[in-house]
Amino acid sequence: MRKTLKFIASAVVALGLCGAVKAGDFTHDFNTDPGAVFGGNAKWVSGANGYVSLTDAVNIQAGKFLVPDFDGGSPIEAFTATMKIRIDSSTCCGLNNTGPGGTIQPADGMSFNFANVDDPAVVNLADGAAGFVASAGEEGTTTGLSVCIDTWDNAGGEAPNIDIKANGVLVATARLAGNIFRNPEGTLTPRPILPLDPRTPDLNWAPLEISLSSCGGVTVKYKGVTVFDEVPTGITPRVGRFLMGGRTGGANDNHWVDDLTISTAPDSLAPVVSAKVPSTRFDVPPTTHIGFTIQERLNPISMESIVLTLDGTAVTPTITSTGDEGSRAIVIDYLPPAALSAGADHTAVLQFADVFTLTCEVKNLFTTGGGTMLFL
Ligand SMILES: [Ca+2]
Ligand SMILES: [Ca+2]
Ligand SMILES: [Ca+2]
Repeated sequence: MRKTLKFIASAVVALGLCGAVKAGDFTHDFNTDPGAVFGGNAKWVSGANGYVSLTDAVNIQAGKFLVPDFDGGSPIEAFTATMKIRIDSSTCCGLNNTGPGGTIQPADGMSFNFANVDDPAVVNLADGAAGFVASAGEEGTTTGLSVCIDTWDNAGGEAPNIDIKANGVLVATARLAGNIFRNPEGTLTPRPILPLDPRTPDLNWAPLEISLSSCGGVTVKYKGVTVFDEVPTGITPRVGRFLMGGRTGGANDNHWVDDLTISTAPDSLAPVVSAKVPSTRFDVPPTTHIGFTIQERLNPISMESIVLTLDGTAVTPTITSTGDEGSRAIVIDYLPPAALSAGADHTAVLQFADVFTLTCEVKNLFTTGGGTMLFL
């Protein structure tokens, strides 16, 4: 009886989740003082077309932009952020983005983070280039959810790419052919194959959208192209702060931000979902297992509601659960009976619902390759 009452009380919260309940909103065009806190080389550039510079196109820079706290210390489960970013004007190597031969060297990238309030990058805002780990930069924060834009290949084709990290751990990566950060809008095509295209100037601001759903799915759209679509990360709701970071090294770029909006939703005790195989737009073995884990946090999942599809076809996974109803870990696992087509994009979609009003759909996007995974 006690448990039933608990579930009903939670259902009221869950109802709010599906409606318009918001924890907070931040919106700014940076044409006026945003009242934000900056660290390292980051700064507000005032004027009618004001913006935030995380770094300018100068070597050995690290900057952080801490968005003012607009959530009043509430745990946040979901958010939607939109902005314009500008990554361009490398002065590295003497060619200023216009020379022949693809020898332009822009670096290193930037990140958007929802980090713990005590994350080193939040607490230690003042560190500059010398403390770039705590500066977030292109690798993100060590806590919370990070979307990392990396423009410099440190080794082995590590970049250019866009990664999602949960608590500093890589959970999804889109490895990109060509320098998408130099291509016109609409031409972003995630592909696993290098080499880089010759880099051409792109002085335009480009739209970036990042969202975390109450079902735990992260969606990233850059230049109007969906790079990640409802990818589960296992991230848990938390009291946090939004922080953006940028970094340059022995090569450089402008890393600028404008027209930032963020809307947040409070914790509704929705389940936490993770994917067994990371969403890897690169080189997943064709014999991979496909799996998801749903961790209940109060409201029970309807086991009958669980549906797994692979490339649009319903499949029959093995479903096991441990723990008491309301706090179960539900593991969904599927091994395709035959190797998947190699060198192709695949999408596994998991649909489920709780016993009240919450319905969810998360996805694992991956590209099969030669049998070597970047990570597990
Ligand atoms: Ca502006
Ligand atoms: Ca990287
Ligand atoms: Ca890199």
